[in-house]
Amino acid sequence: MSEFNLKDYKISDTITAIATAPSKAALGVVKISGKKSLSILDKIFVPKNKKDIKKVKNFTLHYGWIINSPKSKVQSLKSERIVDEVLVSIMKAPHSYTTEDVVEVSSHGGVLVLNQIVELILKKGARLAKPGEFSYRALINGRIDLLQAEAILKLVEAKTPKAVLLSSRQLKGENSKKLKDLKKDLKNIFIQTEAAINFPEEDISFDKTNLRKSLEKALKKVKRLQKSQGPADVLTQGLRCVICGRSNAGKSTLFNRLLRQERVIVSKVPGTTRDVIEESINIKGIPVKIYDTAGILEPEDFITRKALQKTNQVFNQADLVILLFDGSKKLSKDDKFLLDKTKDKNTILVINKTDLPEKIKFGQKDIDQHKFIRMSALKDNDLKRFEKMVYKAVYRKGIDKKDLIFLNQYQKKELDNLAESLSNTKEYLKKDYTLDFVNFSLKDSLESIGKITGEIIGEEILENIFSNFCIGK
Ligand SMILES: Nc1nc2c(ncn2[C@@H]2O[C@H](COP(=O)(O)OP(=O)(O)OP(=O)(O)O)[C@@H](O)[C@H]2O)c(=O)[nH]1
Ligand SMILES: [Mg+2]
Repeated sequence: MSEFNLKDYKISDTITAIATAPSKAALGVVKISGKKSLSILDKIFVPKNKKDIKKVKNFTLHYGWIINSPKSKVQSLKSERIVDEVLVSIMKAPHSYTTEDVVEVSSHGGVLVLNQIVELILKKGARLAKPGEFSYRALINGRIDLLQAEAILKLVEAKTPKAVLLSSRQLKGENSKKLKDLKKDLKNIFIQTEAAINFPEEDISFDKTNLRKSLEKALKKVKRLQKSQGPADVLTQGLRCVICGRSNAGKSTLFNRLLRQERVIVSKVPGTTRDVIEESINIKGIPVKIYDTAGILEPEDFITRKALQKTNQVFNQADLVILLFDGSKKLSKDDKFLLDKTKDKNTILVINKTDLPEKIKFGQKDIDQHKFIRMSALKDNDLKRFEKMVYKAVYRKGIDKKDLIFLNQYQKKELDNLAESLSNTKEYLKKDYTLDFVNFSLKDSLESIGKITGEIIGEEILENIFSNFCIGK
């Protein structure tokens, strides 16, 4: 994250940046956006067909060379003047991502080559783009709204195909439309209240039942969006899933199996794992952060005490707990303690070591309360059944819903404000308050929607979103 300062994002400047990852690669792209894009390109680019690059048609591709000496002096294309052989794409205003003149130079992907091209562009009058500045311009120039800007972030960060699908839907504008429709409905009601307040002599009749119904509908929609925040976070940040259980239950064995590699040490000595180990996996399209923990519940030294502390920490933040039991042993004191500790958590109980004779017995209460699965982490050939159960445990939280919406923390806060002002309006109508109250709270609702979509933009929101972008986006 970098410091955001609105003053650094001057919209009249022509900006440039490397858009691709700065590493050795087959190709790299340098972008330029702004009024001077084409004239700058003209000074450093020699097209093979000798056309005037400033006058070419929109959306055309040009083959040629980036050169590092003043073009007027170039008689023939001498190799020492050539920086790279490139393809240049031209996107003229307003038909570009930023709605300004945009040039993209595709060169070979060496870090030095790309830096040299950027240096040349800077020398000819552009400045280096700030993080997210291309997207910032797209937003300011009305090409995208704040929901779409957030979707770009989520798309770039997506860890699973599902997150890609949902963020590209939001980028397409599906969620923007939902909020626009909502705004339209509320605005209708708002206008009616305005008319009734401003022209009392007209005696504008007001169908309160209908109004209440519309509000009810709007509130329902908002609540659905609020509910989708949990699953949306899971999809973007990953489900935090912690494996707990007494020593030797087979936690590390299961952890390794889920990762499909020998990541941690497994042994028959109790207390093998003495730390919390985190890895990322993908279960049926859900990114899962999985934690192996220490099974020691009564620490004896600094290390085990620290391990228990860390286990408690990840346990408290977990979205899902996998509580593992050694099925070949009787229920122990530690098992009972952990059962009690997980009673308010989203938990899957795993009776492990089913390849051995089963000795464990649970009370009816535990059986009623939790989901069980019997398995052998060591011997089972496929873990599909287990993974399905993990998926289902999250599925209940609505992860499979098609109308998830990705918001940043400020938009989330505004969504909560929106829900609150809508229920206030409902309440005012129900209690027959004067129309001024209804009118005021509707105004609040409309303002919240404007802040979510970016129609009303505060510096705080801009800071929150654009400091998370990378340079060149
Ligand atoms: N027979 C059998 N043995 C298993 C199974 N799962 C794990 N084990 C064995 O149980 C022992 C303990 O396994 P670990 O995975 O190290 O157990 P843990 O829960 O991580 O133990 P700590 O790290 O000490 O808390 C090892 O010898 C494993 O091979 C199973 O399904 N069947
Ligand atoms: Mg272990």
